[in-house]
Amino acid sequence: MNNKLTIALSKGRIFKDTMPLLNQMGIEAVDDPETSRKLILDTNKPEVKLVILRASDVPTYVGYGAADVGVAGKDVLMEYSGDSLYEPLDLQIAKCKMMVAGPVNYKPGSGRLRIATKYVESARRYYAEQGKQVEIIKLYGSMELAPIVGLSDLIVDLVDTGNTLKANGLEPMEHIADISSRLVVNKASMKMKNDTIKQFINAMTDAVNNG
Ligand code: PRT
Ligand code: MG
Repeated sequence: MNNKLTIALSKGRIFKDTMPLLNQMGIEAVDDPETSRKLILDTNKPEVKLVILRASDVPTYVGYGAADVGVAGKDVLMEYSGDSLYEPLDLQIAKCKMMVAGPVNYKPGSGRLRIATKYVESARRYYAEQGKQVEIIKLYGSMELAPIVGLSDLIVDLVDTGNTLKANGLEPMEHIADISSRLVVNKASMKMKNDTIKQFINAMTDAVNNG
């Protein structure tokens, strides 16, 4: 039986918050991705490897089966189109909210709203549900800058403490979604390595519930 398992993770908060869960499951990383240049990390278990990716690439690697399972923020999954992933478990980590934000004391003008965001699909769906016609401007980062320099009226971004918004003269205005990280599983892996992956999901469920 093929019991090899490749787990896709991103550096930063997802790695930091996922490792304690994996440790509870008896999986320890041999290298630290923050200091190592390796993109494939060995673990104490010869059959388990970690691949370290950009957060937004995790669904793609798992979707194509280059990794069997992965951890991705709901924000990233909401932007990903494809039906090759299962999302069996909410890991309750890296929590935040997706929100509309804008300048403090913002008053809507008469024209079509301009929304700057990295989360184009989520923003499009949110405003479509409200029947509002908006212009969405795709950015790759530093959304907070857009209203300050007049690129957009509002932004759609992730908010945790709200400090980043506040530091830039912005405030949260509308709640779009609660965000946390999810375990994602390649559908073909689930079939081909059913025992290994079921065990992994069960162990991770226990780790989440007992953590
Ligand atoms: O940074 P990079 O471009 O490489 O990728 P990434 O931003 O997708 O990765 P990373 O590691 O920054 O975030 C990974 C995941 O963490 C995201 O996909 C979210 O699911 C989750 N997460 C949880 C957050 C936050 N909290 C968060 N606060 N991701 C980003 N932020 C940012 C937010 O965009 C804003 O700039 O933190 C800032 C707001 O924080 P506060 O506390 O000032 O409100
Ligand atoms: Mg980031």
